[in-house]
Amino acid sequence: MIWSKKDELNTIEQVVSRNSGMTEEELAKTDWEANILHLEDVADYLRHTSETNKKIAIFADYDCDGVCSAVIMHVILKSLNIDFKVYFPKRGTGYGLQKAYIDMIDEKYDTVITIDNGISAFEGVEAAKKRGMDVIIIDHHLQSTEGLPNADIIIDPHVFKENTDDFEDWCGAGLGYELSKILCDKKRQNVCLQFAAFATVADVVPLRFNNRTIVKRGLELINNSSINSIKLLINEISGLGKPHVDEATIGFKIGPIINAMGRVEDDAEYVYRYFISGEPEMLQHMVDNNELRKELVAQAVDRAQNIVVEECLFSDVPKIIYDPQTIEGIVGVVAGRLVETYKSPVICLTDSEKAGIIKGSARSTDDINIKEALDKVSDHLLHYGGHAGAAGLSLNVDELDNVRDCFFSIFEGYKTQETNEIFYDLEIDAADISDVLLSLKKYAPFGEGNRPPVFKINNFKCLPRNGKLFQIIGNDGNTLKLFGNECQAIGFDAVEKFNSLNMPKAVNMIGVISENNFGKPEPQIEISDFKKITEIKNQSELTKLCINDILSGL
Ligand SMILES: [Mn+2]
Repeated sequence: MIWSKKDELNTIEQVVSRNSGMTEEELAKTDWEANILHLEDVADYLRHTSETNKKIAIFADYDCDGVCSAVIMHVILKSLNIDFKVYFPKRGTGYGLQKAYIDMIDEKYDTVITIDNGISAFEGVEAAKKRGMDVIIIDHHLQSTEGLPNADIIIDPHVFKENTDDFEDWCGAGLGYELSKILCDKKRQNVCLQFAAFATVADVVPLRFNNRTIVKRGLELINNSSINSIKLLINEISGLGKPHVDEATIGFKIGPIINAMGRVEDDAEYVYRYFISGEPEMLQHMVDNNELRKELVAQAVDRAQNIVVEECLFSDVPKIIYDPQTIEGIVGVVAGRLVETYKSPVICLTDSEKAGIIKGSARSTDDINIKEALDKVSDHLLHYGGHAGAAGLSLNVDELDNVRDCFFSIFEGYKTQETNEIFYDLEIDAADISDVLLSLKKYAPFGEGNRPPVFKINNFKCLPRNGKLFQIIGNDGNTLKLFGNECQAIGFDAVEKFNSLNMPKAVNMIGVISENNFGKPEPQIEISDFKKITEIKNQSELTKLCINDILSGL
């Protein structure tokens, strides 16, 4: 691997500004106004339900954002003493307010409010209107080319805004939180904020402007939470370590646990009920389910890799893997894993509930827009939709070969981008890592829309800790942990390389820096590559050292 400096930027401030598209002043500011069109209208509608005697059905979604949105709406409607019930879709039946779901809503409810879905629910909204219901949509997805459903009020910052530069990237729960700011007392707002923070990270919306504030403030509250269900969840994911949540813990631990119930048992409502009740047994069931989800994903990835070999899909773009044994709830996760392995787009398909119809998820690399690719084969698809990096689709099983042929002609000659060059933003010495972490913290939380700076870290000296110079961790036995002076470094898939370099005692590395809070907080480097510091380099360093010693001795 060749290591190259990305550009001329020389400070953490400059790099964060470039990555986030926010100026240094904007990064320092946390009190962003929310300018959301029609939010006041919805607040008014809800304020007057005691006079209008409206009873409300909330219709949410099965993912983390949907569940957190549901909890937030629960808090708001409860505080207003409104008669309400929350409904969730089933993955088996499908996403969004479909007509079938309207039929399931109890007769006494005369209003339906969708949250985290609804902007393309034409049939569902029509069915609700036919039943005489008021319909309110609170969504953050893009509108369909067919226009907008015939709802009474629609909040969707991607569709309606006052000024073109108004912030528009809220997730569903973020919009719910903004509604709570109008309708609830501070205590309840803070409850909503914690759930908005979970969803904002898990829904991978950009952590810029208002979203950055939601996560920053939300994390402070989460770490001192008085909400039983959140306290239990934090203790559970922290294991034997000190209970602590940051943006990475939400993304890699909390989000997956919330999502697992919908994926494995198709029962997202369970998680909503857990958050409301705080029953420890319910959490245990959610955690067990997440473990099962991990196993199912691992097995499905194995089978998929066998299919790639057996059907010789190595050069296919995208690789289309049809595996009826994979459950629908995990096809997206599996496709994501395979993209990492093959560095090319992957579509994972499985059987749907309807005979002869298969459905699944596509995940792509940075250089191929999978939504545009699907546009070109849409004649052979029943439904599809999504973004550049991820999409969902369904098709008749008989069309599978036609889809493959179409893709073959579109991507003929395409080569996956293999690179042996790795870019870093800034160069530091391992001795300065604590100071660097301190500066970095000012710009956290990092993630989507605010990528952390990548460092070249020189002179990382491996020191023994608890009698060991390094540790091998993780189920695959290929995750390396090194200990430096009051810092540590972790490298996934790095053990083989470490061994092949004869377990060097000093390395230079490329990686991102965060804080490890498991025990005593200390800087942690997530290694993307490392090189042994060569003997020659050591000698030249020694010479430098000697000269400095001599100079200081004079
Ligand atoms: Mn969402």
